[in-house]
Amino acid sequence: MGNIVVTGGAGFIGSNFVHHLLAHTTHDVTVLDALTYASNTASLDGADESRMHLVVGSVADADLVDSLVAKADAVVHFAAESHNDNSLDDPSPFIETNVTGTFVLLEAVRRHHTRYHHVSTDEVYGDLALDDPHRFTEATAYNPSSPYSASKAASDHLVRAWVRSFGVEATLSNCSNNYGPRQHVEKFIPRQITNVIDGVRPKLYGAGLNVRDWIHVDDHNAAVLRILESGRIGETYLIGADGEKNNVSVIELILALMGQPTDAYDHVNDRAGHDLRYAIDSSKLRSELGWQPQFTSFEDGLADTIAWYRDNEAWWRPMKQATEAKYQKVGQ
Ligand code: NAD
Ligand code: TDX
Repeated sequence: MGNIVVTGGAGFIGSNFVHHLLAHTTHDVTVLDALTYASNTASLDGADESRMHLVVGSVADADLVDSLVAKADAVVHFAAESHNDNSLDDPSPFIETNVTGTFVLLEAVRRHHTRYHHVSTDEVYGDLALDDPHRFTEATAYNPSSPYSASKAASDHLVRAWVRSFGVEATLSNCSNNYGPRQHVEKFIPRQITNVIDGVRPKLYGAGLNVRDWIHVDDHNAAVLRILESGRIGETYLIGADGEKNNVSVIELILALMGQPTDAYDHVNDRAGHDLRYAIDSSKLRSELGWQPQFTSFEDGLADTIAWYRDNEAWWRPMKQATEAKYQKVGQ
C-alpha cells in the first residue's frame, strides 16, 4: 500500500495502531493529530522515525487534509473527541471533529480516489436491556444516546452516503470498549488503576450494573488492519471479543489484582443518559475475514494493563490532576 495516513495517531487506539502497523507491515505512516488534551506524543516513542512522521493539525483543516491525502495510499481515521462525559459538558468540539472532520476527510479521499477506513463505536446502536438475548449486529438500527455517540453515528452515515453516492472506497468498523496501554486517565479502567496507585478509592457511577463489552486494544487494531487489507468495500464490520462485564465486577477485579479489599470503592453521581449495556456479535468479521481475538483472558489483559500504568507513571502523571479536578466539579 505504501503511505498510510493515520488520523488521531497520538491518541490511545491510534498510537497503538501506529506501533502495530510498523511492526506487522512495511507501510510508511503519516500521523495527523491535533494534539488535543487527549493526545500524548510520548505514545509514539519508539516508533521507527524513518517510517513514521507526525503532522500536527486538525482533520477539519481542508487544505492540510487535502495535501496529505494527495500523497497517501490509504487513510485510517481514528481522530475524534472520544469521551462521553466531555460531550455532556460541551458538545461543540464533538460536532467539529467527529462530524465536520469526517466530512473533510471524505471529500479529500473522494477527490484523490484514496482507500479509506472509518473507525467507529458500538455506541451508535444505543443500549440493550441487561436480559436482552440479542447483541448488536451490522443490521441493528442506529439509536445513539449521547452527543458523542450521536456525532459518531452522524459520521458513519456520511461515510455510507459517500460510498453510495460517490463510489468512495471505504470500509467501516464499530468496536466495543477498548482497554490496554496508553489510554487517557479520564476513561474508566485507567482512572481506577491510577486512583489506586495514588491511594484514592475507585469511583463507580451509580449502582455500577452497566455492562461494557471489553476488548484489548491490540485485538481491535489487528481487526482494523485485517479490514483495511481484506474487507469488502462499502461494508461495516462489528469488532468485539465476547467480553461483557459489569462495572462493579471490573472495579472489584482491579482492586483484587492491585492487592486491595474488593469493596474499597465509592459510588458517585451517575452519568446523564448512561447507556445500560453494550454487546457485540462479531460473527461477520470472524467468518468473512478469519479474525479472532488473541487476548482471551480479560484478567490477564487487565493485569498487563495495570503493570503498564505502574511502569509508566511519567506518561500519565501530567494529566491526572486536571482530570480528577474536572470530575470533582460534577461529583464524580
Ligand atoms: P482518544 O481520545 O484517546 O484519541 C483521540 C486522538 O484524536 C487524540 O490524539 C486527539 O489529539 C486526536 N484529535 C482530536 N481531535 C482532532 C482533530 N480535530 N484533528 C486531528 N486529531 C484530533 O480516542 P481513542 O479512545 O483512541 O478513540 C479513537 C477512535 O476509536 C475514535 O474514533 C473513537 O470513537 C473510536 N472508538 C473508541 C473506543 C474506545 O473504547 N476508546 C471504542 C470504539 C471506537
Ligand atoms: O470513573 C468512572 N466510573 C464509572 O463507573 C468512569 C470514567 C466511567 N464509569 C463507567 C461509565 C461506563 O459505564 O464505566 C463505563 C465505561 O466508561 P468510559 O470509560 O467513559 O467508556 P464509555 O462511555 O463506555 O465509552 C467508551 O467506549 C466506547 C469510549 O470512551 C468511547 O470512545 C467508545 O466509543
